[in-house]
Amino acid sequence: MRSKYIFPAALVVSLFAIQCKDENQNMAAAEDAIGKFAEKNYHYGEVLDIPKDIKENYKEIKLDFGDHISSTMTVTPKDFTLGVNPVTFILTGSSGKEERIDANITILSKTPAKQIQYLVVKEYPHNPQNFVQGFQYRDGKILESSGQNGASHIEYYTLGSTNSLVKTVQNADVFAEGASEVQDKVFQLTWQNKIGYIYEKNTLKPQGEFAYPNQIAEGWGLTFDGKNMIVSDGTKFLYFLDPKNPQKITKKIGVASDTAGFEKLNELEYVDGSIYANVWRTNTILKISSEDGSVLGFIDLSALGAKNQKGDDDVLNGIAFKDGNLLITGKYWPTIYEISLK
Ligand SMILES: [Ca+2]
Repeated sequence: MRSKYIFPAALVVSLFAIQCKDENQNMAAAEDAIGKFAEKNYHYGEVLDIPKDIKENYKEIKLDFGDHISSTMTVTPKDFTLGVNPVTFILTGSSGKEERIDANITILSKTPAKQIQYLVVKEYPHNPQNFVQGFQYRDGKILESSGQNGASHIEYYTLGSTNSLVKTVQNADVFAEGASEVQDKVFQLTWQNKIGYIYEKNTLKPQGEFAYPNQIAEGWGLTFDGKNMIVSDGTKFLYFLDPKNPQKITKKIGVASDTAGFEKLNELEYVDGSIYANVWRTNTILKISSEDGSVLGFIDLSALGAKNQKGDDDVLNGIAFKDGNLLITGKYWPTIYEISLK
């Protein structure tokens, strides 16, 4: 009697082994195919070019974006942001078994990014002790936030001088980052302290603190568009926050040109619908559409970087808008450059 049951059991086991072998082969082929497929760049409106083998071997294909799952293979702003998008393909085989394969899908802008030429029209002194993290100009004065533990502070000084008009120093455990005037206040970020500071405009008297959303892991750059604060955190994203409720992200854009995605966006300046952002440890300033994150233009400031940069830390960082021109400086740079854009 016993042998009667051995054969069907062995058959089931061997059928299962064959199925597993097939599925493992499919999985290896799918990983390979998705790896090759993910090297391509896409634009909004295009359909993801899912490899034929995958379409044939799996009965269902879905994309897990981390915060939602989609079965649409058309690239839309609902699912994708500009730049690199980490996604997980969920492939369901004929047996119902799910395979998950990670991939990075890059979405580029359709707008050609133009090189913007510039001319240095004036130079001003900059305090070479300042590790500039926030930089803004209004009515002849600079608002500057300076970083590093034990040296972080925020100050106003007259453009042309390096003497502080008013200055507020942070505790030694604070690493200050971007800052901006926001209506009748000044907001300042910190790098990894997960807290921001609020000051009275002009006097820089401390008025309070604010927490920013968990999604913003580090504070980098800050600017204000007249309604929202715009924050960079070292990723490809720019986050829009309501100053009345800075814990809520009202909008988020990824940044890409027609040829590449960008990350490590640092000091920011909002001007007339565009956000100027320098890319950390480069001499490039991007002009970004605040609408959708597409890079409209770029300024190559290598000539200024070469004059001022000696090591890894003293990089270009600091963009302020002054009467149609830009003021540019860097960490520990002795000079502020006023440039006109052509
Ligand atoms: Ca700025």
